[in-house]
Amino acid sequence: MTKPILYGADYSVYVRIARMALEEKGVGYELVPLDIFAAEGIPAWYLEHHPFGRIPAFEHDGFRLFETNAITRYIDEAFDGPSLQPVDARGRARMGQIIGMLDAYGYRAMVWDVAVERLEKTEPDETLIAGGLSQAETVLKVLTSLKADGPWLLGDQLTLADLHAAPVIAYFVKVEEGRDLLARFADMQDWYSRVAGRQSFARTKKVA
Ligand SMILES: N[C@@H](CCC(=O)N[C@@H](CS)C(=O)NCC(=O)O)C(=O)O
Repeated sequence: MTKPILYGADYSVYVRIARMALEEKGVGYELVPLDIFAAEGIPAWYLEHHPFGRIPAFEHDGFRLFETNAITRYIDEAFDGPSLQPVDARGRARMGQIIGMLDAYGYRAMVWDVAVERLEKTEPDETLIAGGLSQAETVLKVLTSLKADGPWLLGDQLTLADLHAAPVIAYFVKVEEGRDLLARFADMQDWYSRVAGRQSFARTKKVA
């Protein structure tokens, strides 16, 4: 099989999710740089890979995908390596629920409304940050209540749910408010230390 290609940038949370899945599976891949925030805009050719101009996009032997959740499932199912999805219906449903929740309610609040707003803006919008923190608290509460016994979100098996959550939380804890909030959820803080200790996490850190 040929090496898959991932289009994206190392600063992106979603690109990191896909890269962590590739690393956990031990799949070699090519990262084709694509900066969606470049001054010259998104190149026209890229819109054929991702009509909405987001990153990542993925390609394997001519098979193209976008949407990180679809990409990581494909990576898990098309390549050898440790399985990253539970076999039972309830485990799979729980994994899908956690991923869906992070996409719908976690990413924007934690990454954009709190972390990016605090880090990048000269005059941060405090109302936006407060709203983001409030939603982040709900996300962490729900993750705590859904987390199974064991080292990972779904118990003893590291799954795509862990790989989806880790880069979102990693961005959130770049700021003090994020670190302080996570510290109030001991189980999630322990889980985060564990997932942040994985080689897949270290190997996908943004290079300065
Ligand atoms: N639903 C998409 C979301 C991807 C996404 O939002 N990626 C961000 C980077 S982390 C992006 O491309 N943002 C550019 C923009 O919002 O214009 C997925 O699951 O892949």
